[in-house]
Amino acid sequence: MNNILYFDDGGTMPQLGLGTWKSKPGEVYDAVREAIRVGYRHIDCAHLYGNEAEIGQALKDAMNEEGIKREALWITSKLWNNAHHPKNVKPALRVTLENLRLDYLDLYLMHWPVAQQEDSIFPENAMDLISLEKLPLTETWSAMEECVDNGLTRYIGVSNFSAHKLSLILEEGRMKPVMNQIELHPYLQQSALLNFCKENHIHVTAYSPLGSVDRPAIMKAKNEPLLLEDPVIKTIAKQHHASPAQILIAWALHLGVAVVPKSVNPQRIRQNFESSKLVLSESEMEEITGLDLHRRYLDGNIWAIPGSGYTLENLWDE
Ligand code: 1BO
Repeated sequence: MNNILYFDDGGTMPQLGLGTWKSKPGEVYDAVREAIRVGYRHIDCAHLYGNEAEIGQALKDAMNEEGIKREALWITSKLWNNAHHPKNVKPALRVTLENLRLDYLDLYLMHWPVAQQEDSIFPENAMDLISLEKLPLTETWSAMEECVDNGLTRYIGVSNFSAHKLSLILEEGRMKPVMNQIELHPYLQQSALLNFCKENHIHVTAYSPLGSVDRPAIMKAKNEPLLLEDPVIKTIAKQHHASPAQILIAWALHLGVAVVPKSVNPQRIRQNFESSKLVLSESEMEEITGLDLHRRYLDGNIWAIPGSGYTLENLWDE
């Protein structure tokens, strides 16, 4: 395994990246510097995370002080839901580039298949959401295509898209999405969606690969199963003298998807990176396959506001 993903045009992307959702300003600078020092070259960002300016400073300092070339880095960011209107897409990407202190991104993703009013960060009521009939995903996508034309990003993709929504883009878009970033871990293995993506040469990035234990309480259910405490994962970890987190990351790498574990702890940043050295046997992979619960930690219920037209059923198309 060389831990590289290949695109149809010959471009490549490092499979393992540093996630930055919930990495607080004041912490994320050191996390990114440490990650680059230990060998990460892929950093996963988003405007929503509110920390792109600090990440930008870390990238700039790493490039200046460690002689890392821009071309050696893979930087992903994401368009937030309140900038889906075509007139807002390029300006939103420009803000991200300014914050990240970059001339271009490697990958720009539509963060959710959900459109919100410009002044809404998270919807508080149905009026904050705009239905996809009024503002279709394909219109947002066309504006993202223009960002590639203008050299602001090398590739474009989506996040949290079902096979149905990917098909809409594949049918109507001029460019195809090269990536679908989705929640993916042993409790949510998404094999049908993975197969669809494979058939259509769309790569997948696994977010929340460790079960996102540190996400906001409002997004948590009571008594949810904890992936890092799973007895099968813990047993396999023991056999490899590894941590459960390392096994979860190695599992994703063996599946052939990109994976973006978040950490701001220097030791864990290093340990997570070293997961790429772990080789899981076929029987260990099979044991982990047996753990699927179709359990979403991020179930999307924040968008399913009655009267908005968004429901959990039409969000996930299942
Ligand atoms: C609303 C959650 C975003 C994670 O990428």
